[in-house]
Amino acid sequence: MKLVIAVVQDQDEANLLSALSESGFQATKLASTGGFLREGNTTILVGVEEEKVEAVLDLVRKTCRSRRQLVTPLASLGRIETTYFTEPVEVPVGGATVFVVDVERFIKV
Ligand code: 2BA
Repeated sequence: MKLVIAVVQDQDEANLLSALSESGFQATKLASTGGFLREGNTTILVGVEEEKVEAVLDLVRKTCRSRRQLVTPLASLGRIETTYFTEPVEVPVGGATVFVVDVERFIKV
């Protein structure tokens, strides 16, 4: 068994959860925060048999879009203990960051 861990943008989460459910996959949604942008995103956990992993990844590809987001990096003025805002820059975010990991044991009590 595998655990698919997908970090997706909040805007795509509802479509992905619907698509997973319609295809018979069980999923758990966790509220998460990106370490770089420090903004909310969603982490979705899907436990599946190995042969179904590609089907889950297809649903992720179909429902999660890449977007560009403006971020204002903080810069420091050297030794002076001041930070200032530099020009906003655009970074690409998503469609999704996906990890597929082995599940040693899967138990429902
Ligand atoms: P964030 O960490 O908030 O990152 C948002 C986007 O900012 C990233 O999009 C990437 O385009 C950019 N970015 C991240 N770190 C950067 C850096 N040091 N310098 C320049 N740009 C940077 P994605 O790559 O699509 O990632 C979306 C979210 O997926 C991330 O949100 C994070 O929550 C998660 N993620 C991505 N890679 C990960 C990893 N290796 N481990 C754990 N979570 C990860």
